[in-house]
Amino acid sequence: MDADGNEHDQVVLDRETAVRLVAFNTNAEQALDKLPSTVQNTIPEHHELEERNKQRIPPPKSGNLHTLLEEANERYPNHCVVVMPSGGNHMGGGMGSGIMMHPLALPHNATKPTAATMRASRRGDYTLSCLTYCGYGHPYMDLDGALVVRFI
Ligand SMILES: [Cu+2]
Repeated sequence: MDADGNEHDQVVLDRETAVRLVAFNTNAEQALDKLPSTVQNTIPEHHELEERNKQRIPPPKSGNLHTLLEEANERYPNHCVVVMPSGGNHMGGGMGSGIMMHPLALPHNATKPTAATMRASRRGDYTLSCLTYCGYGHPYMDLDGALVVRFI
């Protein structure tokens, strides 16, 4: 989502552009309150988020997706976002492998959004991914190729 609240599947940047990434846990009410109103107004409602989860996450072999996600949310309410080259290994990536910024912790009780500025120094496709195990939906918490850095 950009600062005007428009949602994008992919953002293409020119190399060496500085980007400010602002991240938040959708359960961190106080953090949400501090976002610009353009962004606040376009954050999907709870039922819309559930609908998205249903589209992204394959149906569980046993149990009900809704219940599994609710339980996951209670047990593992925190997330952490990282930007890494697409195709990279979630766990083995490490800091030396082209991660564009240090991971941003997204606790459920954060009082403000978390922000970092990164500079796109290498061209390529990047994935936004959750680094903190957050239960059932965790393996699906990534946006492959959400950032593309092009060389001009
Ligand atoms: Cu996660």
